[in-house]
Amino acid sequence: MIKGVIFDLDGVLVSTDELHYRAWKMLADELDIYDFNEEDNKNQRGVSRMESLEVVLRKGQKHYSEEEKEVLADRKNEYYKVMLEELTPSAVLEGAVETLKMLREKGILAGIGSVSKNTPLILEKTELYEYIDQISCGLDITRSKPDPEVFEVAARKLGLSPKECLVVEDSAAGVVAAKAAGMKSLGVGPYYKVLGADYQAETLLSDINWEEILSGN
Ligand code: B16
Ligand code: MG
Repeated sequence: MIKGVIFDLDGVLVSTDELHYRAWKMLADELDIYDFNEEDNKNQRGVSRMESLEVVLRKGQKHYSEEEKEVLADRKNEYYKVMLEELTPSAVLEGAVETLKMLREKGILAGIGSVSKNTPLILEKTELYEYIDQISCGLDITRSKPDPEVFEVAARKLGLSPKECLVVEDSAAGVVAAKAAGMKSLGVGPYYKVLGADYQAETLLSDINWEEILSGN
């Protein structure tokens, strides 16, 4: 029996993935890495900021020290944060608010399981805070997806066992993390068919059999 749903943020509740891409593209151009593209951006979904930086740097020739990489990641985050300042509730993905309201009506808890350190700012700008019971994000963890830590912390904060939690994810790394945490998953987003999740839906507006999913069968 599922008592809590843990939502990934970027790509599940909010469409910030495009902003991440634009900010990384700005950095890549400055580093003279001109062939960083949307295909590469797929591999940045759900992984940490430093791992996302590696995806960009792999396309170039230059070697950077760890200190230099920290500076580059900070620079990208500054570009991204400027974009986040413009974020409004219109960035909330279709079906997200309806799903959160439906779950609350059923007495199901809602948590966030995101590796993004910008989670509080994103929830504030999109006005999603009021629907969320507990947040586990990049500020709470030391290991990012596919490590299960972010979902384990979310379950602990919700006061639930892994078996009582369902994870909603748009990334393969996130689905692997959910499995490693002992939680079932619902895969959504453009790659929902290939994520390997227990349940699949193109978006949260799709015809989802919540009765079956929440029964845990
Ligand atoms: P930040 P999620 C992830 O969020 C993004 O999918 C990923 O592209 C990003 O690198 C990561 O957050 C870190 O974000 O730089 O804001 O800390 O999908 O786990 O909600
Ligand atoms: Mg995501």
